Amino acid sequence: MERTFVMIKPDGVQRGLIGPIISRLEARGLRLAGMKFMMVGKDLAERHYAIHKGKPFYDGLIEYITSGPVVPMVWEGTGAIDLVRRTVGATNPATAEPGSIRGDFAVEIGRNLIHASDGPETAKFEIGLWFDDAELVSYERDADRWVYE
Ligand code: D4T
Repeated sequence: MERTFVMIKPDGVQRGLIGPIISRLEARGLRLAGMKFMMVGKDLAERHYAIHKGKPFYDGLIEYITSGPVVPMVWEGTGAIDLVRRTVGATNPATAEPGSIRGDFAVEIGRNLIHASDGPETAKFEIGLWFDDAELVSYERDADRWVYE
């Protein structure tokens, strides 16, 4: 089982898409390991997006992510990092495949609804940044044997 960090961004919350987005991940067979509902402070936003500091879209990105509540989550499953990235779709919703979350619900890159870790190192860093170990839950679901061999 691999864990990945996922966050519904302020536009997802404001547009009433928390439920539909979580439903996609649940229906895929992934298992929720942690979830919060919170405002993001500037400090946390800057640490999360440190890799983009200095890029033209950076200031707008920080403003956007701190503009309203978000839903940070940890999801787990076999190959969860790639699986979630594919379920979420391309960074720019304009080119995201229909059937993906961004391809079905979003239009522009600066309002792309959801974040998902893009690799094992990023996932480890981001899970540690947003969650304490004690906030993550390990458990079994009866349905897991119908999802995983
Ligand atoms: P996040 O990190 O939000 O899940 O998006 P991605 O992982 O899919 O994409 P990213 O790190 O390359 O970009 C982070 C964030 O910045 C916004 N962005 C990006 C933007 O507004 N303009 C741009 O030109 C780029 C490249 C969208 C996502």
